[in-house]
Amino acid sequence: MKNLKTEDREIADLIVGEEIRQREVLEMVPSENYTSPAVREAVGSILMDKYAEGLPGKRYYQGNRIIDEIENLAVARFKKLFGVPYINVQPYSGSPANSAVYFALLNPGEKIMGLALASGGHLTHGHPRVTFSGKYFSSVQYAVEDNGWIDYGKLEKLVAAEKPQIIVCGTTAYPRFLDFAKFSKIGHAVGAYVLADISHLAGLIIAGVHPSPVPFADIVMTTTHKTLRGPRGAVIMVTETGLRKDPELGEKIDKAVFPGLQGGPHENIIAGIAVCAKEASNPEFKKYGEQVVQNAKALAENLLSSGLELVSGGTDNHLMVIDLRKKKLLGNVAAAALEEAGIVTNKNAVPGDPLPPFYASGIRLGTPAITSRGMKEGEMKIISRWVGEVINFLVPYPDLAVVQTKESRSAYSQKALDGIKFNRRLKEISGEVKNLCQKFPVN
Ligand code: DSN
Repeated sequence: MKNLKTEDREIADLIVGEEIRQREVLEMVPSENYTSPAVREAVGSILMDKYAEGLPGKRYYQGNRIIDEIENLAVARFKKLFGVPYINVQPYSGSPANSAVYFALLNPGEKIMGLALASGGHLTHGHPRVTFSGKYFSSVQYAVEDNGWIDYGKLEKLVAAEKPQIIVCGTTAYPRFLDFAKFSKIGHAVGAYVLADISHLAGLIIAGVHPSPVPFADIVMTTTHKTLRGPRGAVIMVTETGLRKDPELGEKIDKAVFPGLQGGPHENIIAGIAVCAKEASNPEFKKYGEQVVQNAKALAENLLSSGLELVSGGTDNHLMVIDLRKKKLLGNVAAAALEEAGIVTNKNAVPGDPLPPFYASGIRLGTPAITSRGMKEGEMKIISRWVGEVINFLVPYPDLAVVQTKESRSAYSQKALDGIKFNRRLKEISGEVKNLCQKFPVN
């Protein structure tokens, strides 16, 4: 960064600081990963200087001959990777991509059905009141059962009663396989469009360790920066099923992305997405995906053996959610204590959570990033011991009533957070974490 160091020392130093942080901790937020230097070079390139509103061959600015080649490569590589006939690679990220799908297919007030946030859904899947998807459309949400699993029989009844125009099968914190065939059968029975949001699962699907929605859903959306290991962005794919339902579905999506919701696409990101698609088509990527799941299963088993409870009892994919309710712990405090120990996760709601999302009763953690560093089952055993030790070290709240009202929850949480700052044992663990991380360099 020699130019940045000269031009803006403050930002250069902060970037170096963040690079060191990323190297020295266990990044276990399941939606995060490490991009390759090749992806970063494409994203940081001069492509960011070009405006290219429109699509390849039909732009609103001159000078896009090379940009068109780049975007066409991204399109061709993704079509091949997922086996889809139609794709738009321009969405800035997952939320704009989902918004574009709704904008393409629904009028304001029409009905979306998605998995509730506390059940592992996403804000853009129709979360009521505060989100675009819940305010401008009518939203009915489905939920997981108390045991953390989706009950497809109940879902079928709800869909039959509510008749949504779109059903979203997609998750951010659901540790079990999604049955896309069932989702599609249920949705198509009432004439709904089926949108599979595979943002978390895309890399696992490419690696063949999670079933693909492509034979079943009408539209498949994925972000590109999670298990796929690309830059922050998203793509919207239309399947053969979708095109049979509506041959103009692809063009409707294109128009919703631009000019409907976005201006100029970020062609530097699109180049990074093309590089990521090339990397994901290498045989090593299959091994990576397999190891992500093997690591998650090993981690889950070890956490269960250390007496922790997991939502749904384990995992089929790359993530798991520790349920802290019986331990009487706040998710925000547990996440902060884990960070003090060098283990970066996020607080997360559990099904039926009595606490609001800012506090939450769960910890979500996953293996995509640590697997990219080369860690395997042996390391999962060590990590689970640290996680168990940190969580068991925390002092439980005396009674749920104490954390259920706003003022006493905030006071209790602050006291608990003060208690973990500069704790000697947590610092010691963070040193042990650093030693482990040094053996698995980030590329
Ligand atoms: N924010 C992402 C996640 O962490 O799962 C979803 O978009």
